[in-house]
Amino acid sequence: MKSIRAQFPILDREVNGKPLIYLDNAATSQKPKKVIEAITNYYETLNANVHRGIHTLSQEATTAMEDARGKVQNFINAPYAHEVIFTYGTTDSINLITRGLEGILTDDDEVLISELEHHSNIVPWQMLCEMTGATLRYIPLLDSGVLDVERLDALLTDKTKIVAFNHVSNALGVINPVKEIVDKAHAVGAWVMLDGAQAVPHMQVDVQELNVEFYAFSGHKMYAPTGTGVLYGKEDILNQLKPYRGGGEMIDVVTMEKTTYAGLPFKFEAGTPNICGNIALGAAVDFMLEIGMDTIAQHEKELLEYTLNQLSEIDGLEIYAKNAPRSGAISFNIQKTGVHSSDVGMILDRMGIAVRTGHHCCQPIMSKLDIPGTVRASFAVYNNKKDVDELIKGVKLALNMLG
Ligand code: 7TS
Repeated sequence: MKSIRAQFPILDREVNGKPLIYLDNAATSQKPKKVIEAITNYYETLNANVHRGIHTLSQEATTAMEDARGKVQNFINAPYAHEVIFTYGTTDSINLITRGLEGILTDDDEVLISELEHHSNIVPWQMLCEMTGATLRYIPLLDSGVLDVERLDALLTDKTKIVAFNHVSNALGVINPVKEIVDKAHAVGAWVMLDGAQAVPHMQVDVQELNVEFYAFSGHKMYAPTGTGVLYGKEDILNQLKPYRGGGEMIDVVTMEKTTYAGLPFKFEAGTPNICGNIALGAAVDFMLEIGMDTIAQHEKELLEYTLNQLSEIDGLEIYAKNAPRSGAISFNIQKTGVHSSDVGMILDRMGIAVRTGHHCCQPIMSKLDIPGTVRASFAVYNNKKDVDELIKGVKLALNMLG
């Protein structure tokens, strides 16, 4: 993995006089040279608005952005490029769906999400239900950190219109039993939306195999710039949703009285998109495919196992969802009462180690586990065992100081 690390300039810097150990990848990943160069190249040679110019530069920018859409289509195995909508991140993708459903859901309908969600997969559904009168239900979270799928048969009825949950939990790193939930949801005629923010950076995602109606993710967690994201949707379902942002480029004909909308994907891409970001997202896809998703998954699996084994040997730590299927992240706490995750985070930061602490935008999970927050170490392809060894040293130091 040495040559991979060399592609990330930021990994050469020091933090608090120590080499940076970056273990906050679930918040955002660092960017490889390939992505940084795509950004520079865009502004040095290609910058123009897309889909609206007859001039050469505009056409070249349009081609580059649409090429990137094709790369994403191929990356997630979407049947059509127009099913790949460029958004500004997972939050934006989910809001696109919930706002689009405003005219479809009624007060007789139900929405099913889970207790293991990021706020961005809770709040928009609460807003939709408030707006439409639909009822919001939750798949419960067990103390073991996994969803109580045995409750599904009781929760899913012919009133359930959509089931939305994450592929991988950002707070606990748990991989959810997608197939089981999708099959049961489809059996009652419900649509399924998967929040793939924490899955896409770590594993091969095939939306046809998953057979979900929607798949949402962020570019910045998969080596692309912030302000990029994707919503994949099945064509016939996307066609039923109303666009939630109106403006230029999403129209067919505008008269003073009314507007007819453009077809997919442009109907949902009002205004000037993040052209540079979307092109750089294509470069991030290239970066990941050059390494290979299987290689990325295998490397991270070994690192997670190594970390879990090392942490398990330390007395006085609570590791959450310890035995669950896992990807990307490990959450833990020093067990002693009164020690907050942020105390540990500050000690680690003095050692140049970046982790996230707190509730990870998942307050319902924390309230279920009856804790204010956790320390979370989250991984990317450039992390190595040396990073883990430093983390373990830091955790032991924190235990000595606080435990
Ligand atoms: N869904 C999941 C599962 C996430 O992990 C995040 C961000 C989002 C949605 C929202 O993504 P955004 O790109 O629109 O902000 N998660 C985190 C995290 O765990 N730490 O910082 C951001």
